[in-house]
Amino acid sequence: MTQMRIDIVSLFPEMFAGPLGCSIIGRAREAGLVDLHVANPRDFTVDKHHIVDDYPFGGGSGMVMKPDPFFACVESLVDSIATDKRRVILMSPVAPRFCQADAERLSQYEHLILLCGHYEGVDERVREHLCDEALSIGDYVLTGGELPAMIVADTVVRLLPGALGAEDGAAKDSYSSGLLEYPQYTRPRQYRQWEVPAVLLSGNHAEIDRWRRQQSLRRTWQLRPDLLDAAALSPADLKYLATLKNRPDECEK
Ligand code: 9D3
Repeated sequence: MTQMRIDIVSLFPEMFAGPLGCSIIGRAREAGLVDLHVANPRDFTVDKHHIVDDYPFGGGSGMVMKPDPFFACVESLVDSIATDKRRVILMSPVAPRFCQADAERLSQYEHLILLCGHYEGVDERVREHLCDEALSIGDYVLTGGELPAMIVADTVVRLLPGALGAEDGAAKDSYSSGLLEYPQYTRPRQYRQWEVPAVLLSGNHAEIDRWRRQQSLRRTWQLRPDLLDAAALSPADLKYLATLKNRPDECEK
């Protein structure tokens, strides 16, 4: 069994206990698939007041995280040997947006180190000389890199072999096919006045597969048309999309 190690570097270690201790991640940790730790750069300060931030050179509002606590913390986590099996990543709003392909790429490393900034930012020498890359999770302003680090850890851990109950669970994810998922229903067949689509009760698996594929195409076209450009589409898919574009309301809902 190949075990991944993940170290998160954060001034607020207590933020991680809930999200990374429950559910699939909690089980993966218990099963020994991932060895996850949170380190506090404040523990690596050597001054009396354990100062981790300072005023920005050049002036301006807000505080900047000092480089030394980050360097000392990360250096405590690694033997000095450089390796292509480890990745040090800065969570930063000034970075490419994290996506499922990044999660798949990162799941191949043996050791991830995720650095969380807080305050207005981190001394640029951390990004330049301590990190291999930086990642944002999207175009909105958070208070720090902690939630982004949890998101990266969550997406990576569930991809590790054995982390999900079903063998092929991860491979069937909507973002792997490039389309959004079709709608799911469970019992009861009628809830209040709302019926489950009849095709799902028909027992005709070819019809069910066709309906689900068309629902995926319809929802992707309506909600995330940007995904269609990169999706692998069959001639039948393209034909269905063409009917949607011409007469969106007349197609099977
Ligand atoms: C004044 C300019 N701000 C940048 C938009 C400064 C700033 C605000 C908030 C710097 C850092 C932060 C804290 N955010 C993160 O550390 C962060 C983040 C985010 O805010 N959005 C999306 N992804 C990420 S990854 C890390």
